[in-house]
Amino acid sequence: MSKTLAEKILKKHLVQGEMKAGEEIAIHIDYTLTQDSTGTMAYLQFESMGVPRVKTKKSLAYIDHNMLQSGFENADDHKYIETVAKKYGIYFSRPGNGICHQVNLERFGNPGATLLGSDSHTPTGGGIGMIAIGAGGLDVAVAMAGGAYYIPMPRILGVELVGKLPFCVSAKDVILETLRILGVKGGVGKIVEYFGEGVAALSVPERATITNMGAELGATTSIFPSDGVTRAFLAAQGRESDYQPLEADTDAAYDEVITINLSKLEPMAAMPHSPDNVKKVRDIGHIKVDQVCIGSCTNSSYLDLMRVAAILKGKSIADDISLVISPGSKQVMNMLAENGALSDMISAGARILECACGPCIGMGQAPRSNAVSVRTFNRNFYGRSGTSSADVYLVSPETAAATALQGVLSDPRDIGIGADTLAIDMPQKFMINDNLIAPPDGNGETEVVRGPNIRPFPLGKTLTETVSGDVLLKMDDNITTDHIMPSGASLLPYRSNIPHLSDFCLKPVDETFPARAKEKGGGFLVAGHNYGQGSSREHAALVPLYLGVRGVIAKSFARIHMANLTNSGILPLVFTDESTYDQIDLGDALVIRDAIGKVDGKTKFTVENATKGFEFEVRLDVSDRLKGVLKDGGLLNHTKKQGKDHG
Ligand code: MIC
Ligand code: SF4
Repeated sequence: MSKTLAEKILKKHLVQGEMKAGEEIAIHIDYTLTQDSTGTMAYLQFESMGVPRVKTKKSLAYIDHNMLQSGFENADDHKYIETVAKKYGIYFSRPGNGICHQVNLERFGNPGATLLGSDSHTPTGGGIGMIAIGAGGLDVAVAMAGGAYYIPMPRILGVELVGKLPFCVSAKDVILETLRILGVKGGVGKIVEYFGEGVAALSVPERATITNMGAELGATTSIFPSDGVTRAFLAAQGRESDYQPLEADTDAAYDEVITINLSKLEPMAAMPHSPDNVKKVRDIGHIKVDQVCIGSCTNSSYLDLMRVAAILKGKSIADDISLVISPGSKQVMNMLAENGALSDMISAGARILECACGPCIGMGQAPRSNAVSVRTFNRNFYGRSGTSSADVYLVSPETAAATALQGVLSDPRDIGIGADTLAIDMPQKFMINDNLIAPPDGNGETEVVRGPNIRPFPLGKTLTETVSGDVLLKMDDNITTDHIMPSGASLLPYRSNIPHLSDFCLKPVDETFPARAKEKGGGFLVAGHNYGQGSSREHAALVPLYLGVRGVIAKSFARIHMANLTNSGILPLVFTDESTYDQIDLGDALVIRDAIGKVDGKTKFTVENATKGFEFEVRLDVSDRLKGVLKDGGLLNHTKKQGKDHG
């Protein structure tokens, strides 16, 4: 039977289950990656599994998020990850080597392979033809230990690309257009697979920009074919032997198809505070801008930054604007330094940051109060920049550079860029120097160093007969993990310190939440649609667990967050009738009697609202395997128990 590309790769890696949309499948994972803000937790969990060495083809530990060392905490985390990596057979990408997804694409991306990463933008690897999925740290730890990764078989959404991108319009505009069409929930339960004659004109990093922001569609992952362009990219990275041609069968049946005509696209921007709030730059108009940030795992490749440098060359940024540029990797930065492009950026007035996530995760460069910040990043969620009153717009590198020169949001087609300025070729040979990638030791004898910032993580408790508690918070639609567990320069240093983080949980929604949760000793959370969208951080589940949250009842969940809740032993329940949401208020006492029987039984069961005296129905949409996980109080307990039961 003819297949889509995603189906072909999944089939090759299938360990268990039937590839029918919605049914749980288990796949074998070839590669894993972690970054430092989720990695400490993932490695603590991996260590607790007692496996002496990772069992993947290759596992990578990157340091790219927690790069401000304003105290010992981040440095402690780095040392822990460095030593744990060395001991357990993991390659360690040292601070300064670059953003995990960019470096992974350059140095390790492998068409046809599977990659599981503890970061929601892991699908960047889809640009080189991988099935690359973002997950919680615990799922990544299980994969490192040789376990399969379980997901509901996604539906395959085909995006047919026709035509060719016009001058000054780039890959970012393609994904912004896709977000405009599909919205931040449009990809939930789906793999987005790109195909069509428009693919061939896109370079690998451009494809990766598009698959990267598939995360913002809520998609399981996104993927491009592996073709001559992929081969040339791999060859230029000195890895041509990793190439294999891959594409969908010509008559492959997609579950749905949309077509995007690249020739018709224009520069776009996602307006505050959501990546799908997209309009044409010209239609938004010349709003005054205070800050421009160029970089992040979405747009910091060699090609992106060469175009930026070409636009800035010989010019000066506007008087009252701050332009910061963070190259995606040491390779990119090094090449820009050698060919003079870095100098063009500096002369124009850019502030050059190190190769890391930086402002994208609120690690510095918070804008001033009420500022407008224009960024090439992938998320503009409320408060993520570090300044709640700031308005963040997401744009292409070309639009960002034009805006930095003009001081107002500007369509790059309107500022007189010469026709050949942006004609930049992909290099025949990238500068290859892996001196910041430390290989593991040969014997597993490295001593793991644990500074005082490394604290134990909370474990769930076995499910009890009765689960009860008050509604601790009632929330709207599209609550992000940045609401649930904020990041930024003051909190990222505590990613391995759950007790510290617990005082900040859900504060952007309600300042009084942590104190209330502690006073009540736990309870329930109630939410609207798409609860937990955004990051893969399992802290958004582990911290509520620490605060005693037993269940979240929502209109719908984002995929990774729902998995993280389940892995932590917190019940992710969905209202069968959305109007019930309106009948529940903060402080209502909720009771689930015979919880074990109910979790075991049918998908739907009732919860009592003891305060208001009515019962309502919820759905527990998880596989039998995950019911076991919930009953045992989370995946780690479950895995240990199974080990005992079978041993
Ligand atoms: C993000 O972009 O939000 C992050 C920071 O990369 C996260 C991971 C994290 O929360 O540490 C992600 O996308 O998964
Ligand atoms: Fe880093 Fe931002 Fe990419 Fe997350 S989205 S990995 S914080 S650059």
